[in-house]
Amino acid sequence: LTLENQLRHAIGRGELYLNYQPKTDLRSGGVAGLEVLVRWKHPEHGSISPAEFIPIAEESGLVVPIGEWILRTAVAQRRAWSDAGVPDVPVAVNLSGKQFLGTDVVALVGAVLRESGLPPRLLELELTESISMDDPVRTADLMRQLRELGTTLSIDDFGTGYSSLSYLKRLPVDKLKVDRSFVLDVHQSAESLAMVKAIIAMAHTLRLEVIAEGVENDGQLAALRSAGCDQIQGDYFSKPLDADACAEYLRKHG
Ligand code: G
Ligand code: G
Ligand code: MN
Ligand code: NA
Repeated sequence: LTLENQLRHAIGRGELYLNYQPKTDLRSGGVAGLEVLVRWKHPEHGSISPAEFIPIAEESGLVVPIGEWILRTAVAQRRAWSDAGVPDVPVAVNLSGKQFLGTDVVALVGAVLRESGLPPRLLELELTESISMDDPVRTADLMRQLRELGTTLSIDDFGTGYSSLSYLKRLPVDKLKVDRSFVLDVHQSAESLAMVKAIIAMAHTLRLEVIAEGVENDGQLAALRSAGCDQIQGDYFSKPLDADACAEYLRKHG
């Protein structure tokens, strides 16, 4: 059986689940939000990384039902947390290229928000820079519609593509996520630090917030803080957590 066929059944068999990674606001020190990260617990092979199965899901089109399940599950979880008094920080869901450009993502997000009753400001959507470059005109139009629903939009893996300042200016986006490759050696490489500083200066000029991902140590944190980064995500503050551990984290730090 191919991995694709096994993935086809993974939702129905309850093998997929979600983790949530906290994002920390550097000014207040509190939790600014959560990124939703899908996980697959395969009955024989154990944990399979989304880095392995999301590309297979994209290729086969399975990313459409899987992406819909992730969105519904994350929104339902956030709604349940709100009902239970867990601090109201937004959840950020990654959208895949096929889901964004190949399906009616605006209708889906609108329906999921309405059905759940979740305040739209508690849903953030992350779109990679490369997806946004594939079809810039449609991307801008879809982002505008998603924002009209009340959601917040981030450009993920920023710095790996070739977005220009004028292109970014035209995108209805709220936040940039600096790619992990710059964060990795930001405390040791003058070039990476300069790159991060340039991204932050540009983003702030456009009134966008900047988050750095993959932060693991004090040196990276200090460099990013001095560069004026707004938010931090990474194992330094917390690894991705299951729903129960995440609720506990939010009660403590939210
Ligand atoms: O969480 P982790 O580092 O293992 O994720 C590996 C890759 O899989 C990352 O590129 C991440 O963006 C992607 N990924 C994780 N969760 C999701 C998800 O829910 N949807 C999509 N489309 N990609 C995800
Ligand atoms: O590609 P995207 O940015 O959506 O995915 C973020 C990925 O980064 C997730 O797979 C998550 O598990 C991973 N991640 C988050 N924090 C850290 C970290 O501190 N170190 C490393 N190596 N990976 C991280
Ligand atoms: Mn992401
Ligand atoms: Na990223």
